Amino acid sequence: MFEDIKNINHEVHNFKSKSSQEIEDFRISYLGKKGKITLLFNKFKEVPVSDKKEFGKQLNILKTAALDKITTLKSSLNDRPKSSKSNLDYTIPGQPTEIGSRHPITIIRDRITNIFSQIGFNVSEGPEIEDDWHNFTALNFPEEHPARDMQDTFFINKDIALRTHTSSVQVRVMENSQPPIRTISPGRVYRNEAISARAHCFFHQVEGLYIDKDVSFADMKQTLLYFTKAMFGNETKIRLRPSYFPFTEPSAEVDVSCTICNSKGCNVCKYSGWLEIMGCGMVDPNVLENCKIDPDIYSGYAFGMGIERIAQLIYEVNDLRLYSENDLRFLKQFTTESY
Ligand code: 2U9
Repeated sequence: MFEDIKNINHEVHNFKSKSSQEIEDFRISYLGKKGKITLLFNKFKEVPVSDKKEFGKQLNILKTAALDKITTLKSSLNDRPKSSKSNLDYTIPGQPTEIGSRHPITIIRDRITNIFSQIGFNVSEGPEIEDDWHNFTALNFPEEHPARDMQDTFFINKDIALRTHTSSVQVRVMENSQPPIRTISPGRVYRNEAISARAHCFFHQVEGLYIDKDVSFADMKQTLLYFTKAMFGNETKIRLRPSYFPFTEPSAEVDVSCTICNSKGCNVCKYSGWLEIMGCGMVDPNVLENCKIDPDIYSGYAFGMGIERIAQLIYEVNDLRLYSENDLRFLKQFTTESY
């Protein structure tokens, strides 16, 4: 019987398995009710008294070895990476890939820049954190202008603020190049306003600048008419109303014929038939001088518009907050826009 223990020990030691089923079969054939090791335990009473102690000891060692073997084999099965023959169902349809959409402000910004690039304007960009010179002084803002107040502008220190318009980018363009200059500057700007449906502490602008010899107010009107027709449709009309900006003289507000009611009168145009879309004017000679461009040789026009304002008219979305809340129910409505 000691011989049996030795043989079984040998078998246990050499046992190898490839599956949990084989391990279970092994357990049954050695440790089950009629297993080889269990049967040896049953034969304990037949062992002569003088051998009982040694037999019991060796049998217990054998049982422990068999149990250890089962534990080790089971854990090595769990470690093994799932084989490609596992029960994956390759016929289950895949998860559809979510296709993102462009933000409405991006769509409108790109439409505006494309329209101007077709008539020779390039795109210029610059910092959102600006110094007083580029944001105010070079643009002819008087010392006491309200925009220079903490109430209206986010100041970082006495000289540095978040830009309040992208005209500051164009001051940099003028400082670094000589006419002819034809550039548009899209970008985010900041104003110290309480957030509501009609105002926000940041929004997006496109500002334009054209400087050359003999640039006239008529050139500006034609360019803006070309832009509004391309943006809102060929039937669109414009009208200019006198206005005031520190950086342009003369200055004007630009209205387009109401795109919603075809100028018949609706509550969007407040029954006037016109919608205000941008400001414009001839660049003030002081601004040209500040940027080292001789106002006796060169003249220019400039214009500026809020991208949210244009988007509002195109998409008829009236609450400004929707543009920065990233609510997917809003953003998903723009998935089909191609540009
Ligand atoms: C330089 C000189 C002049 C840009 C201009 C406007 C008129 C204007 C507003 C429209 C709505 C800003 O988004 S808004 O609040 N802009 O009315 N902007 S002329 O004039 C410049 C730009 C650069 C060097």
